[in-house]
Amino acid sequence: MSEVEPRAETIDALRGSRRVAALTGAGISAESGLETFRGKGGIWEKYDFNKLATLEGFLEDPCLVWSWYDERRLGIYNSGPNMAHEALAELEARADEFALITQNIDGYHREAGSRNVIELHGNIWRARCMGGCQTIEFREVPLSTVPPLCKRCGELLRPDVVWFGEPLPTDAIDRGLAAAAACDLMLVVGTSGTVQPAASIPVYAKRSGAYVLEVNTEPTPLSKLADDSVYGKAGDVLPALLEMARGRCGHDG
Ligand code: BJW
Repeated sequence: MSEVEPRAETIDALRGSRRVAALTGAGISAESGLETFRGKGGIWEKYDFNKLATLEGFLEDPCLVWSWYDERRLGIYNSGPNMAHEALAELEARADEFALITQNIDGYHREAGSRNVIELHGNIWRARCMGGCQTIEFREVPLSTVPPLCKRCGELLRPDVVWFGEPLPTDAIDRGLAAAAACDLMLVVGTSGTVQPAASIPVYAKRSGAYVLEVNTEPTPLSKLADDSVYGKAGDVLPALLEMARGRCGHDG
């Protein structure tokens, strides 16, 4: 484990902040064994995102896209949340208000005990009918047929996730931005900060006066904005930071 050396203001912010928000990305699930998207060995180094993460790619080859998501679902099913997810759930329990804003679709934050979870890019366990019937189905692994069809109307189902060029769910982005505007402390954990509009959420928080704390294994475009960046694995850094601030986050004394 690398040594965690936050600024003194970071510990003060963890102790004194009543309204906390966190924005998380693929890096927080890396220690659960899930792949990140960018960087060395990332998903987009191996696969073409145009084929797997756009509506056009899906319509061209739904079997390919469903097979890729099914493979990922199996990986998610066979693993689980790690100490970083647990630390954020603990932080929620200690804060007066807490919003967990995630770009991840794995569902691990809820599994770890986080309650106010805002999923910006959807959820891998849901499938949505592409016909007119609006049906949402919950699918287990492995899929019995690829591609799966809607039980109600027989049309093609798609993963209920947000692909490039698609708008984020209005409710999720509205709640995420509201939480960012209202928080005293925003943690930005395991995201490259390159995908919009999610990457703008910490900017809103900063503009509204929040202390922004980044946790990542390496600098990102958001590091310039952050009041402090603690570099290391989230599963090491977050529990260590909570230990340093133990017992007083959101409640003085
Ligand atoms: C660790 C660690 C450890 C590793 N501990 N840290 C040009 C300019 C600006 C914007 C655009 C543009 N061209 C297109 C756009 C818009 C586009 C965009 O932002 N593109 C950029 C890439 C250029 N955005 C969109 O298209 C979005 N929609 C939109 O804008 O709609 C507008 C609209 C309005 C109205 C009508 C129509 C449209 C949608 C974005 C959807 C993103 N979808 C994906 C895939 C789907 C979900 C899935 O299958 O999982 O979401 S792409 C992928 O990137 C995934 C992620 O959620 C997302 C963000 O990635 P994340 O989480 O940051 O992961 P990584 O891999 O990038 O970073 C991991 C980090 O962890 C790294 O920093 C590591 O160092 C770190 N790390 N181990 C701590 N142990």
